[in-house]
Amino acid sequence: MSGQAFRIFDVEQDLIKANEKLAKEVQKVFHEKGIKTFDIVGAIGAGKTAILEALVERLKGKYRLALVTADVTTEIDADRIRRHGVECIQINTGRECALTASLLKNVLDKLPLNDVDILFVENVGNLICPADFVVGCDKRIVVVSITEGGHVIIKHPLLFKMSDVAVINKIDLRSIMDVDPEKMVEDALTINPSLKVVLTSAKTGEGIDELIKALGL
Ligand SMILES: Nc1nc2c(ncn2[C@@H]2O[C@H](COP(=O)(O)OP(=O)(O)O)[C@@H](O)[C@H]2O)c(=O)[nH]1
Ligand SMILES: [Mg+2]
Repeated sequence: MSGQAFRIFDVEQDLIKANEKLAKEVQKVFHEKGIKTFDIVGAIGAGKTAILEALVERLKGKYRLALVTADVTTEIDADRIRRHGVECIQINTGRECALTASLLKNVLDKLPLNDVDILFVENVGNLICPADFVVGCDKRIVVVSITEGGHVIIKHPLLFKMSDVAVINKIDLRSIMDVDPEKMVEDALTINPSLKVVLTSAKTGEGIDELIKALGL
């Protein structure tokens, strides 16, 4: 490796470490308030917001919920969540392809932390950038859909190693996709044997109750 490549690697490692330190501070705030927290990662269009909408509908009668949604530039996801009568803060990251603990820390004072049991944080749609950047949540949920192709999991091992629950979404489209969802489950468990893997359709509601169980809720 050239000297310059070394320096870029060192800077990246420093950023990851600094972010981890801040993530611990953010997590401490959540723990002090007794809030369970989940970070949802996955590509744009995998169905992260649709899964969250399905979860919110089922959970809002039982828990006090709050959400943070992130994307580069719009408020679309937050508006979708707010339609379910649940508090949602939108973060726009501009040029950044992942949330950081610092960005989440910046909106903590906008959340009703004393009146929340569960916080879901939808990360920016990306399967690579968020892998190294934890944000201070207890558990990470990775969402992929069968429309991303059967190799989407084995092509992104780091994100699956860094997650607690994997959701394989859009199984209602199983018959028109040349993809075997069971093989995707196998791939996920080969990468990370302690993952909980759930097949879902946010459209039909299939698998959503199983996902709630996998989240321990
Ligand atoms: N057929 C089908 N479409 C879905 C499902 N989940 C999400 N979608 C659609 O996929 C698109 C992207 O979903 P969205 O929730 O915005 O994905 P995100 O970018 O990961 O948050 C939308 O048009 C959804 O209606 C599903 O389980 N089945
Ligand atoms: Mg979304």
